[in-house]
Amino acid sequence: MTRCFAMCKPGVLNRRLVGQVITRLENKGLKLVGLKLMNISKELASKHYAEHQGKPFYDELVSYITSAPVVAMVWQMDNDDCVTLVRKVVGATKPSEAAPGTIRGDFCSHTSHNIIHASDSDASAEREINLFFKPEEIIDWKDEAECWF
Ligand code: FUP
Repeated sequence: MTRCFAMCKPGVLNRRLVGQVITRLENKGLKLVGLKLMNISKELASKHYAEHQGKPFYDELVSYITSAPVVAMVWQMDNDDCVTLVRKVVGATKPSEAAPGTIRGDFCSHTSHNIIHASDSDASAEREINLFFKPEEIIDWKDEAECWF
């Protein structure tokens, strides 16, 4: 079993796109096991984006991610590489490079506002899931449909 942390960034609620983002990940056969609407504190933002501290875009990144509520998600695959699948659906970091048909390719224009975050490795996924979710907030469930995907 592998998991990936993903997050609809600020603006997605305002744009009424939460359902479309979740639908695209569900359509791929990914299994939603954690879901939470929340505000991110500056402290949590700095932990989440620790690897980017000192980079030119860091301050804007933290200011943006704390500017309005986000939708935090945990996706799971029981027999596949969840991080790779989620990132395929999400698309490249820069919307100008993200392929049409991906979430970033279809719904945003600016790298700093690239609509969704997704973990980039299994290690990042574990770290990020632990930052945003308590163990009891993740609900695994028996997937009766996986074989059909
Ligand atoms: P990703 O894993 O695809 O989210 O990409 P990164 O971890 O490299 O970047 C994290 C966030 O920093 C991006 F979602 C947007 C922001 N960013 C910029 O604003 N400018 C850049 O040049 C690179 C990243």
